[in-house]
Amino acid sequence: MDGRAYLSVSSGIKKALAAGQPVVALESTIITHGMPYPQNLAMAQQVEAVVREHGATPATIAIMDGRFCVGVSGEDLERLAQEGATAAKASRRDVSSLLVKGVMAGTTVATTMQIAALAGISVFATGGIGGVHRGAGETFDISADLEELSRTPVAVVCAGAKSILDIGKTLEVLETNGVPVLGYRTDDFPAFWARQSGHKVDHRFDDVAELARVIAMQADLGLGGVLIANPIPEAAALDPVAIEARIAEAIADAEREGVSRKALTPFLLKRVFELTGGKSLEANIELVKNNAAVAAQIAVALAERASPKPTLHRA
Ligand code: PSU
Ligand code: MN
Repeated sequence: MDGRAYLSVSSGIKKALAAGQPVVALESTIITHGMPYPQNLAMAQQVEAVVREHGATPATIAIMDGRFCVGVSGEDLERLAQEGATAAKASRRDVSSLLVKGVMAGTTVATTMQIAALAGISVFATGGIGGVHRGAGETFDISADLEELSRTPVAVVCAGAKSILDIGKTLEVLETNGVPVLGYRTDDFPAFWARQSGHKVDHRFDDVAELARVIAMQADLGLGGVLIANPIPEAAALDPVAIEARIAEAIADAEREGVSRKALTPFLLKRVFELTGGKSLEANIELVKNNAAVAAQIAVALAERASPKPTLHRA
């Protein structure tokens, strides 16, 4: 037996995968712990719609009723969104315990990658990845997302990392782990709400078909995951100086209140939301939709590579 015994894949996704059609995985910690209700539900539905508009099948992934649920459907999505942060947050180390307990859990980037790979899905869209927290020299707080990227062959499309993290150190750990950081139409690694972080990506690609080739190459060579950095659309980006000040405030609040470990990322997201009067959330939703669109295009390009359209020969 292997992990596939615990998969519950929706019939639509099963069919798409069997036919070699493009599928895009979507995470659920962003729903349970990343945004308030009901905006989280609206976001999850809109992101699925964006994937469909671009010709792929969305697969929202969560842990529910002791199963890896691939394709969380209407009612369950609603349950997950309402449950919010009272649901568990499933990272790699939590998975077995949560399956045994049979509780509902949002899956982080790390766990969503793991489940996507089990289901045979190779492209995944999220907002921002977890990374090295500021002060990690003392706390050792480094997201399991970074290690997962090094070992699990899934391409993750994100808008970079939030500067609630130490972006330079995050990129160093990715380098150590051998994770390719590819910029989609950018030389600069984006900083989630802002289009630039001042740190460079490893390689830039302007064409989704080329990104698909790199992902296929990485799989052929057995080299693990790929991180694709896709900046927030210009019109939705926030002022980097203003947001930086809010982040500093949020981090100071977390320190004062003694928030750490798995509670830290959700705390900081919520505090920045409050401090920006909700503006951070609007931007967050726009960048996730933008990532879903690019991920769907990459999934389409990958599916075309796997089964090229027959060429028409002229007589
Ligand atoms: N970054 C965001 N929004 C999020 C997360 C990260 O901008 O919702 C979530 C993702 O699910 C990510 C997780 O995998 O937080 C990282 O948590 P931690 O730092 O505890 O590993
Ligand atoms: Mn952490």
